[in-house]
Amino acid sequence: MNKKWYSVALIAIIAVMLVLGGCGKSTNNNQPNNGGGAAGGNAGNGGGAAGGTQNITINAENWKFDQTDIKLKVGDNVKLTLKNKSGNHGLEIPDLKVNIKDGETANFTVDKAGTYEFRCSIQCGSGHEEMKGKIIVS
Ligand SMILES: [Cu+2]
Repeated sequence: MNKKWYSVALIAIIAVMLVLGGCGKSTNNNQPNNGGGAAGGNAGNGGGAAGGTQNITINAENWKFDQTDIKLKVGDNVKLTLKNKSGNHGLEIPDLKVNIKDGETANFTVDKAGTYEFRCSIQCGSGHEEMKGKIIVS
């Protein structure tokens, strides 16, 4: 009798390990960050500390954003676009009152230093809670 239970438990454990192992393999996000770079270039007209324009595209898939650490300068004007590669995701930055869906672009200016968290705004499945990132304005 007991032996049967052991084998059932073993099979269950192996199944769990397979599932976990499968998930862990999806760490191939070596995409280059195309944010950053030449901010605040051509504001040379008389002393204003105006920021540059930042065009940022965040790609979403099940279940992550391809950029989770975005650095900006105070005063930057941001054009932020969301593209879904797989699944149905939204992007929300509560502190900046931004909430966009697939294919939409938000236009906003970051005028205060700080860290602004963003996250998926659509309940998209089991990895939904993992879909987070932050924008650091300094
Ligand atoms: Cu989600």
